Amino acid sequence: MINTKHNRRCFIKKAGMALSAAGFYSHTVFRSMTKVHAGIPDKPNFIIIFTDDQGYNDVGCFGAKTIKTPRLDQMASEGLKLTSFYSQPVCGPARAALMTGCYPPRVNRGGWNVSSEEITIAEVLKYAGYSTGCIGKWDISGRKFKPGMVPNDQGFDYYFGTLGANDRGSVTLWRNKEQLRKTDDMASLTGMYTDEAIRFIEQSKNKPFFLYVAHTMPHVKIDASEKFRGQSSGGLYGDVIEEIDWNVGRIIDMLRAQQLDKNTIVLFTSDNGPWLSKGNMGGSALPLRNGKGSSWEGGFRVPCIMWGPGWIPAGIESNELMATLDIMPTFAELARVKVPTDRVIDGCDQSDFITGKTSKSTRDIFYYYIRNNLHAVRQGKWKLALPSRKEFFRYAKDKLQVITPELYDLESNISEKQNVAHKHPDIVNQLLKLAENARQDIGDVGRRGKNTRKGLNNE
Ligand SMILES: [Ca+2]
Repeated sequence: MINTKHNRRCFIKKAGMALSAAGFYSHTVFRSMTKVHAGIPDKPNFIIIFTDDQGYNDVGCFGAKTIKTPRLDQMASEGLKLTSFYSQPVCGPARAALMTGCYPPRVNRGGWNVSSEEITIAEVLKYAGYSTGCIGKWDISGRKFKPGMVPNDQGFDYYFGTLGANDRGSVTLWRNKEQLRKTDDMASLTGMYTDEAIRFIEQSKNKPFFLYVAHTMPHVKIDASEKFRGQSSGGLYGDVIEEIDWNVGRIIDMLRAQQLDKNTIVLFTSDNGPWLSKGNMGGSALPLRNGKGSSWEGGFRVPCIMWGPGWIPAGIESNELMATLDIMPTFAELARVKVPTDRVIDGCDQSDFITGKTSKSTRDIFYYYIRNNLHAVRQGKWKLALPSRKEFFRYAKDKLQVITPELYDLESNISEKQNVAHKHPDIVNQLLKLAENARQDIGDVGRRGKNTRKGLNNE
């Protein structure tokens, strides 16, 4: 029998969303302003550090052998390390999920565009009184300037970075809505973004702030600055990760120096798995199967560390499920503000879980969509790989068709090598039912989900 308790809890919260669009802000309910710790304001600052194509194995405390990440490892030992944290398989959809709290095909077929009609995490936190800053790779305005869809129109007070990717080895930098310059100096980006992040914190420290730092690295074309080049045992890719690690440390040091450490939550994760077809320019998801673009674990499951000495308990490692989808409702709860109530949000509030009030996550189910094609479903420790796969991302190395449903026990077989469907027909059936629920709700190839956003041609 599969335990659905936690998902029901999440669902009940979703079912309670019944207010009109116009009523979202006017009906916002603030919880009582109880202080969590004496002397600490009741709303934490939030920093999300989102790397690009960093694999599950590419952090020391997640198993990297040739790459040293002392600062991230220290954050994990002082905070929460999540080993079943799910993002999305590629850049744009990962950011769409983070910004909206929704599975990408619910809000947009491609995932590289988020409509101005969506209410982003930045808009939610801005309403709660936060200063909001976005530094780095945006990638959800069609990789160009689209009014209504750029960071400053999606809830961010301040933006510095690149609207698109760096595949061709160059990026165009923007500050707010002003185009600054083009650069092909990929080695400069990690330090430059961190300089900007530190400046934003310095300027915003007197009121709650939300800072989203989306690194362009280690997305190919990769490069590291002179100080880091040739320093790691993991080649240029290792140098790039070690430079990220060092710059994460600069942010932590700055928070400590400014006495903001007790009142700030820093969440570090990656947008998707490693770009395996780039060989030694890409990372590793081992022991997970496959990487970027794939619906096997290596595509979706990413390293995640949460640090915040005033809010997050130290030294916890958990295999409970959580997803980027959950960040918006979780941060909203901690900021004492509600998420939009006029639309379906897929994220679960994980505030009690990340702050150590419970060891159980509120998420028990995760759906693996490749574009609008449902590839797999996970519930608890079980993952069912579904047949009739039609959509694949070109990044994925393994585009194998699944002929009959394949069942994997991710606790005993994290690498998805042993299909045990024949031993557990009841679990296969249960997961097939969940897959059908997802198809009705969010859709699949040739099928419109009943709760996708209006106006979407999502078939
Ligand atoms: Ca990516």
